[in-house]
Amino acid sequence: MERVIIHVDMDYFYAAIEEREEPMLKGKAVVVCMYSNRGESGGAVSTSNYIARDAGIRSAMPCKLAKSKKPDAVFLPVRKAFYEEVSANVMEILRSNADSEESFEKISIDEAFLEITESCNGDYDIAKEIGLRIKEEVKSQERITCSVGIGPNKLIAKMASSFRKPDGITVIRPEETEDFLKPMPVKKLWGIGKVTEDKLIEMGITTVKELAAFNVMELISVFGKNKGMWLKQAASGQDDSPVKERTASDQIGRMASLKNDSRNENMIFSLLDELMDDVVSKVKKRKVSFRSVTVTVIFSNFKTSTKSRTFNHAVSDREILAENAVELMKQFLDESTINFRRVGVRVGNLQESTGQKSLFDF
Ligand code: TTP
Ligand code: CA
Repeated sequence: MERVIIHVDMDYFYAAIEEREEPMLKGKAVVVCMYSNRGESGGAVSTSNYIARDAGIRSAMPCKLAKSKKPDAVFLPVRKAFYEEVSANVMEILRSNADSEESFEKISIDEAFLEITESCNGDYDIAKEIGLRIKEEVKSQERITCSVGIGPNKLIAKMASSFRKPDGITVIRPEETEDFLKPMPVKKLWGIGKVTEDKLIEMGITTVKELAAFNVMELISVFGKNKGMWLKQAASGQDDSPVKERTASDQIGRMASLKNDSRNENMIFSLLDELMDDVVSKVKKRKVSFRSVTVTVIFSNFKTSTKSRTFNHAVSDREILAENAVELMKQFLDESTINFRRVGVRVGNLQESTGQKSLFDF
């Protein structure tokens, strides 16, 4: 079956969070600034909302210049740790919509890929419903908007998400990829930077269509084998790269649906048990220990909620995982009245299991 990939990109992320936190900012230009240690006179723009962008303000621009462009804009200092927390919540929502924990790839603080091939059974109408559901979940739970792109690979999904922004959704079916890509200028192709763009323009290539038609041997002679072949493939809308958890080194988890939406404790705890077996066998295989346990519940109304525990010491025992995961799950059951749809468990803050490793060292 052909793959179906979703890319999600949060809209004007840092500024959107600031807007959400302070209703008085509504309707105003908001600029989030990374001040240098020289104080408010230095510093560059991290991001700004769309009202500020209309006045010509851009990321990386000196804050001073931004101020001259829009004197009545509200300038706020970056609160990175806080944005990281919001990001973690968003990522949890996104992860829960992927085929499995492994079919999820966070690529920055506000962007991720999800493979949904199985969930939509290869059907793009269902894929779009999943995309709309993700937007709705992010909006209702985190009160910020995102843009979604859906396509047969990461390249197309990524480019589709920036096609309609903010708060957009763009679905590109396999048979539509050519028409979607061809009119674009080469710099829009994900992965092409300024240097490559300049070289291509020098060679008389300005659109993706021209790049796709260009002789691959000539591309290789200019850019080398890997890059030359990549350019040719990308321009034709081909990309085989898998959706893969990049922070796999720091988390191991599993999530699954209950047979039907339910609050039946036997059903919930026996599924949790199976998931923990998988997690523990992966922990053993990778010879790691963990310092945190997280339990996730997705309710029948699609709300996602997580509970975590962090220990002082890294452990690798199933008993400790089970004890904590079961307790966190019981808290969920105590606090809620809604049926559970999906449950997940994961361990984090992974460390190499020195105990096990030393055995091999001798
Ligand atoms: P982006 O996704 O590039 O931008 P954005 O989310 O602000 O806006 P858009 O609606 O166009 O997606 O970056 C995500 C966050 O990363 C952004 O909110 C702030 C931060 N960032 C910087 O700190 N410096 C930068 O130069 C850029 C580009 C982003
Ligand atoms: Ca963004």
